[in-house]
Amino acid sequence: MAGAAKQDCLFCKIVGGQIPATVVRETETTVAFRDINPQAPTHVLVIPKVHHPDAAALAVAEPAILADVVREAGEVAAEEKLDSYRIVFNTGSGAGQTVFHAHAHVLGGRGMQWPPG
Ligand code: DGP
Repeated sequence: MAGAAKQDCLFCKIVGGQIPATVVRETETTVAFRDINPQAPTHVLVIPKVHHPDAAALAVAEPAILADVVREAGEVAAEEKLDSYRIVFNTGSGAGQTVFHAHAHVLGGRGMQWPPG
């Protein structure tokens, strides 16, 4: 079922243009914009325009749009000329999720450690 915009959701407000963001790509179903607190030389968030609380919920409700998000993450990496990059879906506050609207972090432009912290 399609996720309706949630009134108190920060990322729904970015989708709606009520909060400004540095948008790098937009499609019919997604928006990609620079993270306000970058953790790497490239740190872009790719979000679905529909509201779902996390990537797994989006996968259950609208799997084609999760595929759009991942494809757009790859397009961002290509535009930023990243040969290696990381896509992160923090899920749950214990994993560092602070905004409960599904989003992919696209991180690149520096070396990455494994396991992540
Ligand atoms: P997470 O912690 O996984 O929920 O990621 C949320 C990210 O959103 C975090 O890296 C910071 C970013 N962020 C929070 N508020 C804003 C905002 O108003 N604008 C932008 N561009 N990014 C934001």
